[in-house]
Amino acid sequence: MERLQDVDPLETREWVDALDAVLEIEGPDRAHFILEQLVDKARRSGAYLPYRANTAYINTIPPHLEERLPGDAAIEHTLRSIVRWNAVAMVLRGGKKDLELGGHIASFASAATLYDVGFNHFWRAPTESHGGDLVYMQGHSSPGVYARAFLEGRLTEAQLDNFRQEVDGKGIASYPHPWLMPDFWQFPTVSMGLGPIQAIYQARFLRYLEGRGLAKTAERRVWAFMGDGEMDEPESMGAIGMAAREGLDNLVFVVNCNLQRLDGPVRGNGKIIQELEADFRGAGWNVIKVIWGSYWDPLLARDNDGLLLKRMEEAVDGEYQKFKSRDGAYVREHFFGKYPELKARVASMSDEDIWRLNRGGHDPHKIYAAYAAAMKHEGQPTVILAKTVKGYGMGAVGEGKNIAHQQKKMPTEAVRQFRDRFNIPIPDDKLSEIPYYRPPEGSPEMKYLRELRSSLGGSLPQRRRKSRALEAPKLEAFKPVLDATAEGREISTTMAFVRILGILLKDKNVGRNVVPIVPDESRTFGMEGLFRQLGIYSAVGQLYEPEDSDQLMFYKEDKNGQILQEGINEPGAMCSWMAAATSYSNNDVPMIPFYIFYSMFGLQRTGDLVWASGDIRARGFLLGGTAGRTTLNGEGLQHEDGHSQVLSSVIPNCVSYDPTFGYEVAVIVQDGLRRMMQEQEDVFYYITLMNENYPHPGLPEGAREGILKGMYRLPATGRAPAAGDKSPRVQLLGSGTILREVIAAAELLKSDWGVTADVWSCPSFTELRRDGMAAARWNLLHPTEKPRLSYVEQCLGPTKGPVVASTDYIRTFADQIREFVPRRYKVLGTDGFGRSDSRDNLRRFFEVNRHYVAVAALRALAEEGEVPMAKVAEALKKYGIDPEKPAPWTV
Ligand SMILES: Cc1ncc(C[n+]2csc(CCOP(=O)(O)OP(=O)(O)O)c2C)c(N)n1
Ligand SMILES: [Mg+2]
Repeated sequence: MERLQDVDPLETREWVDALDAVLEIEGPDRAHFILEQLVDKARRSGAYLPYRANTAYINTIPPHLEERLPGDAAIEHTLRSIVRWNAVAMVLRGGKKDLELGGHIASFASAATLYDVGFNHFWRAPTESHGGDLVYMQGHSSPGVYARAFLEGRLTEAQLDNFRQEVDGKGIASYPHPWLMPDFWQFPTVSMGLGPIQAIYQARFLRYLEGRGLAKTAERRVWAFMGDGEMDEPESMGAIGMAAREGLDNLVFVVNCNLQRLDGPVRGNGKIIQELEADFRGAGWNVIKVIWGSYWDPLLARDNDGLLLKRMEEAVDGEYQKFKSRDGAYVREHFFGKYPELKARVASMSDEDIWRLNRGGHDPHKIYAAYAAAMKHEGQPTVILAKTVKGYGMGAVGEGKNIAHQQKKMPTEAVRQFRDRFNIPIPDDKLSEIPYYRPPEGSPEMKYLRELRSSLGGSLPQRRRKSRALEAPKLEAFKPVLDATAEGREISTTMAFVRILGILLKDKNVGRNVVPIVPDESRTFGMEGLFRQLGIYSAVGQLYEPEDSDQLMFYKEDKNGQILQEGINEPGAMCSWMAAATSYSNNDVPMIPFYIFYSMFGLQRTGDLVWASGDIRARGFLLGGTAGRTTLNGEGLQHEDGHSQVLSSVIPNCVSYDPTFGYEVAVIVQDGLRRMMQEQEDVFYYITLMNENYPHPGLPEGAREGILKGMYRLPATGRAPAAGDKSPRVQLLGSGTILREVIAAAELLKSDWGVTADVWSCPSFTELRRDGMAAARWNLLHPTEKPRLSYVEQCLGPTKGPVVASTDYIRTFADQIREFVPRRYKVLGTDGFGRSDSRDNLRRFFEVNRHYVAVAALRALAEEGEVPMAKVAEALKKYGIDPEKPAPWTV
């Protein structure tokens, strides 16, 4: 528009008047139609009309179309002021303890009204007739949420006083953490960006449940609160296109545009609201801007020449921030004062009046109108861009100041001003204590508060810990995978898993609850057979005849499809998994998600979401497919995963396995179902699956317990040393595909060197370590009692000879159990960058193959004096190993 000048104002006037008439007589839809016709006509004639994603820098909803806030605005103001006070009090009181606890004041101060209007009028708690709305609250606004819970009598003063002192179980959590407050918080949001993307997939998952007839979710809404600075995280906006494509009108984003992040302005030189408007409009969202509060309405109504709007549009956020960090006189001089005519318009207003010109995000009426419009909007998700002031009410110590975010101390004088500004009945002589305030029970305020919440179904947030249990199938149900593969048949653990999934999907108790999730890799894992069988979920079904419709396994999209096909989008798929994995809590409908991905693009790519999955108490299965640094051989450095098992091991409630045989996978999945779905334990599973084909033995008798605990001796090799047996002996450990190299090494040791080896399959070094830690800790704390033995010691204690482990993961993985191995322990692993080659070459390169295992075993025996060192040199030579080969992690 900047390059366009009004060369004929009279003609312009005529067109505008004509439009006014259409608007008045025939309404906005007709006006919209005519404008689109005109634009289309101009474009077809060849005129260049660049797309403009922005609307004017004013509220989207004009005052005359605002839905009016019901209820008593004055009481709501009082209640909101009290919430503000208590939120500040809990942080300041915590700050006095000198425990270096931290806490935030400025963020909630800017967001208080945005939350308040939602709590008072919109967000429904779960009841018999309504499943409840799901609200993702901004993490560091938690003091405000606690302050409201305190007012409602859900938290005590003592709990507020223990904010951020969680260790002794009396305090309340710094941020929303379901792990730490499982009856209260539903969604971990404080790692910025994870809230918005989770909310999008949550809204879509509600649709999925409805589409499949598993729950009634049509009335439920997902609300997500986020900071304007947070919008720079790729996760915040990365999935907004999906929300629009799916027409998620059950989703509302509220972006608190206080123009500041932690260090300073979000867009000092621009306008974050306009930038976000363009992004969201372009993506197909309904955008509602709430920029100016009601005090601006008369000024805007009189802005016939557009000068005020011009000034509003040209000022950048850095200026807007500064205006609110100063005072009315400053705003008069520097905002209005830029144009004498504009300054004249506010001449009759006092500096206080000018200061009172409020921002939309602090005006409950404007916010109510925006929320009401969002609730009614159909066919699109809505984003509300609300302009606020960071540190609102903090005055000189923080309001609009760059240091606001981390301001957690206020001198008594600032506290006094805050009290006066919000009219809190705390006497002067009590001010230094910063006492909490709750109006007496039975007061009009308390009655009002309780009535509002009870009409919305009860308090929020609240979290359901358990839902109905699902009965896990018995292990025998998986017989086809428990038995040895037929003579001459070779399969991979991925194929074994797909068979297990097929069995589960047919199970009458749990089949319908299974949610297979894939990020465009079904064919990689041989799962394309499921497309036809289950259908791929699509809100609109299938509007086209698929190219392969004449095939048995055609690409079938369906309104009640069971598969979630997320495209090349691991974070989105992870969020779908989280939504399904917490459906027991959010929807009272337990679901069993199986999300199968390229293992390298799982824990490494989306690790923060996986961490949040632990926090959120997710229950489900993550399958890292084509795993193993040397097993996924032809792909190379960015694909070949040798550390996801280490990454998963750091999540306390993630149970990880690296199985070798189909029966191990079956035992693990069956027990996972039992623990998560039947016993409702808050754990989730990470299982690596490989694409190497080989024959599989059947489930050895008595092996089940050892598989689950993490190690068991392979029966063909397992013999206790006979009395008087003096021959050298070693214990060989392995997992995943490399266990087969270990088995081969045992044969080499026997045939080439006369050494006997017991071979142990170790499906979980991580579970072994946890068991060992528990034993060691118990022993530390019970010095005078009989020491407990770790499971590793129980297994290896009665055996003979040094211990050698080899896996397809970095050494850290098998090294986890070193403390519990009762004898000499040597570990091989795939430290270094992967590369493309044959499996044999890669296993030689990374020094984890049968030859290296044999050499390491001989070396260990030599160190024990069981064989001469010369034997090791001989073995190196025999197996063609170049001792001067560079270390694999250096090249
Ligand atoms: C992924 C991540 N990075 C950094 C932080 C640290 N952090 C917490 S709040 C914050 C600033 C938030 O600014 P904004 O999103 O604008 O929210 P406001 O407090 O202004 O409402 C930062 C950097 C975090 N919590 N998560
Ligand atoms: Mg901000």
